[in-house]
Amino acid sequence: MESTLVLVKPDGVERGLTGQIMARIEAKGYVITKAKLETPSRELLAKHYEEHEGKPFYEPLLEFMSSGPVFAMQVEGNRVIEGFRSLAGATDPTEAAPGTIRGDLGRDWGERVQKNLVHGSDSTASAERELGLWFADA
Ligand code: DAT
Ligand code: MG
Repeated sequence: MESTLVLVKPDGVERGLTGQIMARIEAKGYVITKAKLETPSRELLAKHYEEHEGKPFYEPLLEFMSSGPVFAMQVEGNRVIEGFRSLAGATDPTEAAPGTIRGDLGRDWGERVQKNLVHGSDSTASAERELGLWFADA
Protein backbone atom coordinates (compact mmCIF):
# COMPACT_ATOMS: atom_id res chain seq x y z
CA MET A 1 0.00 0.00 0.00
CA GLU A 2 1.30 3.45 -0.96
CA SER A 3 1.01 6.69 1.08
CA THR A 4 1.27 10.32 0.05
CA LEU A 5 1.30 13.70 1.77
CA VAL A 6 -1.60 15.97 0.84
CA LEU A 7 -1.75 19.56 2.08
CA VAL A 8 -4.75 21.85 1.86
CA LYS A 9 -2.82 25.13 1.56
CA PRO A 10 -3.76 28.34 3.45
CA ASP A 11 -5.96 29.53 0.55
CA GLY A 12 -7.99 26.31 0.65
CA VAL A 13 -8.42 26.37 4.42
CA GLU A 14 -9.32 30.09 4.43
CA ARG A 15 -11.90 29.63 1.68
CA GLY A 16 -13.53 26.77 3.59
CA LEU A 17 -12.70 24.13 0.96
CA THR A 18 -11.08 21.54 3.26
CA GLY A 19 -14.24 19.43 3.50
CA GLN A 20 -14.82 19.41 -0.27
CA ILE A 21 -11.20 18.42 -0.89
CA MET A 22 -11.39 15.60 1.68
CA ALA A 23 -14.66 14.45 0.10
CA ARG A 24 -13.02 14.25 -3.35
CA ILE A 25 -10.14 12.18 -1.95
CA GLU A 26 -12.58 9.81 -0.22
CA ALA A 27 -14.95 9.64 -3.19
CA LYS A 28 -12.02 8.53 -5.36
CA GLY A 29 -11.58 5.63 -2.92
CA TYR A 30 -8.45 6.72 -1.05
CA VAL A 31 -8.25 6.56 2.72
CA ILE A 32 -7.18 9.43 4.99
CA THR A 33 -5.08 7.81 7.71
CA LYS A 34 -3.62 10.85 9.51
CA ALA A 35 -4.66 14.51 9.60
CA LYS A 36 -3.85 17.71 11.45
CA LEU A 37 -4.35 21.47 11.15
CA GLU A 38 -1.19 23.50 11.70
CA THR A 39 0.44 26.77 10.64
CA PRO A 40 3.81 25.51 9.38
CA SER A 41 7.06 27.11 10.53
CA ARG A 42 9.48 28.54 7.98
CA GLU A 43 11.92 25.85 9.06
CA LEU A 44 9.51 23.06 8.11
CA LEU A 45 8.63 24.79 4.82
CA ALA A 46 12.28 25.30 3.90
CA LYS A 47 12.80 21.53 4.22
CA HIS A 48 9.52 20.74 2.46
CA TYR A 49 10.35 23.00 -0.52
CA GLU A 50 14.15 22.53 -0.60
CA GLU A 51 14.04 21.55 -4.30
CA HIS A 52 12.72 25.06 -5.14
CA GLU A 53 15.30 27.09 -3.19
CA GLY A 54 16.67 29.90 -5.35
CA LYS A 55 13.72 29.99 -7.76
CA PRO A 56 11.93 33.34 -8.16
CA PHE A 57 8.73 32.07 -6.51
CA TYR A 58 10.54 30.48 -3.52
CA GLU A 59 10.27 33.41 -1.05
CA PRO A 60 6.64 34.28 -1.93
CA LEU A 61 5.86 30.56 -1.66
CA LEU A 62 7.27 30.26 1.86
CA GLU A 63 5.53 33.48 2.89
CA PHE A 64 2.19 32.28 1.53
CA MET A 65 2.49 28.79 3.00
CA SER A 66 3.27 30.17 6.48
CA SER A 67 0.47 32.78 6.32
CA GLY A 68 -2.15 30.61 8.01
CA PRO A 69 -3.26 27.12 8.89
CA VAL A 70 -2.59 24.23 6.52
CA PHE A 71 -4.55 20.97 6.73
CA ALA A 72 -2.05 18.12 6.36
CA MET A 73 -3.12 14.56 5.56
CA GLN A 74 -1.53 11.17 5.04
CA VAL A 75 -3.54 9.49 2.30
CA GLU A 76 -3.32 5.81 1.40
CA GLY A 77 -4.15 3.65 -1.61
CA ASN A 78 -2.56 1.79 -4.51
CA ARG A 79 -0.82 4.35 -6.79
CA VAL A 80 -2.16 7.19 -4.62
CA ILE A 81 0.86 9.44 -5.33
CA GLU A 82 0.10 9.51 -9.05
CA GLY A 83 -3.66 9.37 -8.44
CA PHE A 84 -3.78 12.37 -6.15
CA ARG A 85 -1.59 14.43 -8.53
CA SER A 86 -4.10 13.62 -11.22
CA LEU A 87 -7.02 14.59 -8.93
CA ALA A 88 -5.24 17.88 -8.06
CA GLY A 89 -4.63 18.93 -11.68
CA ALA A 90 -1.93 21.13 -13.20
CA THR A 91 0.11 23.43 -10.95
CA ASP A 92 -1.35 26.58 -12.57
CA PRO A 93 -5.06 26.58 -11.67
CA THR A 94 -5.91 28.50 -14.86
CA GLU A 95 -4.52 25.61 -16.89
CA ALA A 96 -5.77 22.81 -14.63
CA ALA A 97 -8.50 20.76 -16.31
CA PRO A 98 -12.09 21.08 -15.16
CA GLY A 99 -12.90 18.08 -12.97
CA THR A 100 -9.69 18.50 -10.97
CA ILE A 101 -9.44 20.22 -7.58
CA ARG A 102 -7.35 23.10 -8.95
CA GLY A 103 -9.37 23.30 -12.17
CA ASP A 104 -12.76 23.41 -10.45
CA LEU A 105 -11.95 25.37 -7.30
CA GLY A 106 -8.90 27.50 -8.17
CA ARG A 107 -8.12 30.57 -10.28
CA ASP A 108 -5.40 33.18 -10.80
CA TRP A 109 -5.55 35.81 -8.05
CA GLY A 110 -2.86 38.01 -9.60
CA GLU A 111 -0.19 37.21 -7.01
CA ARG A 112 3.46 36.30 -7.36
CA VAL A 113 2.87 32.78 -6.18
CA GLN A 114 0.30 30.39 -7.59
CA LYS A 115 -2.38 29.89 -4.94
CA ASN A 116 -3.38 26.44 -6.04
CA LEU A 117 -5.16 24.99 -3.01
CA VAL A 118 -3.33 21.70 -2.55
CA HIS A 119 0.03 19.97 -2.45
CA GLY A 120 0.62 16.31 -3.26
CA SER A 121 3.96 14.48 -3.10
CA ASP A 122 5.38 13.77 -6.57
CA SER A 123 7.31 10.49 -6.06
CA THR A 124 7.72 7.67 -3.54
CA ALA A 125 10.94 9.28 -2.32
CA SER A 126 9.29 12.67 -1.76
CA ALA A 127 6.24 11.09 -0.15
CA GLU A 128 8.42 9.31 2.41
CA ARG A 129 10.51 12.40 3.02
CA GLU A 130 7.51 14.77 3.32
CA LEU A 131 5.44 12.44 5.54
CA GLY A 132 8.48 12.23 7.82
CA LEU A 133 8.63 16.04 8.01
CA TRP A 134 4.93 16.70 8.60
CA PHE A 135 4.09 13.70 10.76
CA ALA A 136 7.38 13.23 12.56
CA ASP A 137 5.67 12.93 15.94
CA ALA A 138 2.72 10.76 14.84
P1 DAT B 1 3.26 21.25 -7.69
O1 DAT B 1 2.63 21.91 -6.48
O2 DAT B 1 2.24 21.05 -8.77
O3 DAT B 1 4.03 20.01 -7.35
P2 DAT B 1 5.83 22.57 -7.94
O4 DAT B 1 6.36 21.54 -6.99
O5 DAT B 1 6.55 22.75 -9.24
O6 DAT B 1 4.30 22.30 -8.27
O7 DAT B 1 5.83 24.00 -7.22
C1 DAT B 1 5.51 24.11 -5.85
C2 DAT B 1 4.60 25.29 -5.66
O8 DAT B 1 5.28 26.51 -6.01
C3 DAT B 1 3.36 25.30 -6.56
O9 DAT B 1 2.32 24.51 -6.03
C4 DAT B 1 3.03 26.75 -6.67
C5 DAT B 1 4.39 27.41 -6.65
N1 DAT B 1 4.87 27.65 -8.02
C6 DAT B 1 5.42 26.73 -8.86
N2 DAT B 1 5.77 27.27 -10.02
C7 DAT B 1 5.44 28.57 -9.94
C8 DAT B 1 5.55 29.70 -10.82
N3 DAT B 1 6.08 29.57 -12.03
N4 DAT B 1 5.08 30.90 -10.40
C9 DAT B 1 4.54 31.04 -9.18
N5 DAT B 1 4.40 30.03 -8.29
C10 DAT B 1 4.85 28.82 -8.66
MG1 MG C 1 5.77 19.76 -6.16
